[in-house]
Amino acid sequence: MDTQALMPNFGLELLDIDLSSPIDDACFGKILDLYFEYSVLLFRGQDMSPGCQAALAHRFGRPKIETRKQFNLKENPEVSTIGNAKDADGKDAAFFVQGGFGWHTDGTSACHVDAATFLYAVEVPKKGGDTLLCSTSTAYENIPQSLRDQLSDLKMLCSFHAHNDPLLEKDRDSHIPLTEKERLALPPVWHDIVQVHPVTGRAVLYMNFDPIEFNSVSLNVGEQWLQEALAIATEDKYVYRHRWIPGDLLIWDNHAMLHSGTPTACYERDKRLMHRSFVYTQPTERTLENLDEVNEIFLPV
Ligand SMILES: O=C(O)CCC(=O)C(=O)O
Ligand SMILES: [Fe+2]
Repeated sequence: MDTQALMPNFGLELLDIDLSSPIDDACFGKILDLYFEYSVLLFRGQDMSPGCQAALAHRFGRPKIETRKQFNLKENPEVSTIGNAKDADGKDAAFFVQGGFGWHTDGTSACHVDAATFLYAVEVPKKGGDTLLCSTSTAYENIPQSLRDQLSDLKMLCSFHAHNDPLLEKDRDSHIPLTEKERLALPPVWHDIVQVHPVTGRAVLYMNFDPIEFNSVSLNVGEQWLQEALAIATEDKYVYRHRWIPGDLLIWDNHAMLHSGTPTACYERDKRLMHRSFVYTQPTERTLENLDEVNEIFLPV
């Protein structure tokens, strides 16, 4: 298998794989090993139908059905759309966060932390729309011992609604508000900040930047510690910037990476459409017992 490093200590491009043709178990096993070892895999030049992406997601683990259900594809609800694409009526055909996201970990409001994000580029703007990634184990290694000690017993309480409600408030047309039943399916979840990755055994910082509470310190103090760690984690030399080409598929390990979208204003008149999937991998730090039940609630109607 020909490969090429993306960064000195994470990220690998797999050069000779066509994901639309059958991949035998031995080859898939190798891909999975590389995924855990490198935390981010890049496959360029892929011709991935949503069905093919969904099938690959099921091979990696148990897909989660996204919570903004209007953007989940009807035939393949394991795939949802991201970007500024519009439908024939001029309505949003994809979940579009204007301004881009800040640094975050996908899925912190689900209690299962070991999750892969798949992002496949269908259409990309001529300029901008890059995605940034950095390593949470590199971050752990590089923060000072004093900060490591402060974070060692720290837990954060993450709430999907604390993150999602302000997004909706800012842009009421961006997605449909959740029903009461949908809201209740997404309770807040406690996470340790310092964790051991169950496959690689590496110490990682599991971080998100809009927690609602910390176990042992005030919100202000906890947030300040996380920001100190983030500043080190995201120093330019540690950040991989992915410049998308249609047909690129990136798969990253949310237990081992932080990521961020980039500002969207520069491609206002240009189209960006990405197909995203979110998959719980095994072995896991923590299982999500009622995943099937929760998935059912978010199936597109
Ligand atoms: O659109 C991007 O570049 C990243 C979006 C994102 O955070 C995600 O897909 O989870
Ligand atoms: Fe994300």
